[in-house]
Amino acid sequence: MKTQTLGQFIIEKQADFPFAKGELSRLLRDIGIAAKIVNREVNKAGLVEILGETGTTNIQGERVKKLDVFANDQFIAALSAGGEVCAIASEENDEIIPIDSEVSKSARYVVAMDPLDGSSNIDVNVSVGTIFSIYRRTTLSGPGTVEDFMQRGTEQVAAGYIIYGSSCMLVYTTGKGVNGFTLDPSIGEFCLSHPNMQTPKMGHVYSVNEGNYLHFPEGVKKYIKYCQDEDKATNRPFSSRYIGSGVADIHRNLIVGGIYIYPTTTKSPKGKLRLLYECNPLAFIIEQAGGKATTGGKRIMEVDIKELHQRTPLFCGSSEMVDMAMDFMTKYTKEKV
Ligand code: P6P
Repeated sequence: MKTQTLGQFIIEKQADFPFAKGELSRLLRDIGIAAKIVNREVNKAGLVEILGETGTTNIQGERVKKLDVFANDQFIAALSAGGEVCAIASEENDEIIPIDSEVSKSARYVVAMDPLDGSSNIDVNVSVGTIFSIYRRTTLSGPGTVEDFMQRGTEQVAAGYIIYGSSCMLVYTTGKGVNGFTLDPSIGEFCLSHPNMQTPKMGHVYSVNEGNYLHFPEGVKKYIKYCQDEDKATNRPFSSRYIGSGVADIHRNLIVGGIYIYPTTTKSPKGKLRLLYECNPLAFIIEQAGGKATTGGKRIMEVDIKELHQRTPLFCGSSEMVDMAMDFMTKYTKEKV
């Protein structure tokens, strides 16, 4: 296959967005630039003194690792300089970051991101990722406001993730399918490696932190037992694969098929994952790849967002597996999700 860089691909697809006049293309380019810089640091994290912790905690109450801060800074800098964004929301920042610069005066987009998802895995050399979601601003002018982020996932104009693993991949959608690009370090470019990604309707992998089993809704407990039962006709038992880095688990399941579940637990009664910058962008990608993403009750992208760091349960992946898990939730779980 002829090498096609992310930049070439974006320009080629720009015709899909006559209204965008290149802004969206430039925005995706800016994200690609920051991703390359973060990847370079993630790759040498073991060597350079940026492991360990800053001694601070973020709004999630999670201890912030230096690479979190570095990644957050890189994406904010690249997006601010690019001039297409009037505000950024980040897992690492309690409040939104309004962009009020000369270059961003006519900016029409806002970006929500988790700059380094799964960062607790950094010190043990396990894949981590960045997740991003792009909306058109709803306010008229000036720096963006939190209002610009109070939009359902169905309003996203683009979404994607970068996975810093055995190779660095950028996967994104603009609503016309999902395409994956692998970083070629020899030329410093993301090159199209996974055109038009489609997730299998059925898979044999389930990803859930079974350490929380006792605190799961009854429907999840029953579904896990279903996955573990012996049944040749349906290739059960399925395999349990849980990395603790959602981007890595969901990326694997996207490619080979599977279901990822982070349900409500007694510790996280609304679920753990964040709607704005984790679940909505992942849901957009998964649906564009032919999969499904729900709260266990309703479509993720139709959940109304009321606050920036709102949590939600997440069931996502192969459509037939999500449907099956929903059936168990309907049959056995009383609480509304
Ligand atoms: P637990 C990472 O913090 C994350 O948001 C997801 O990437 C990951 O799947 C999940 O939380 C891990 O959470 O509670 O199983 O350690």
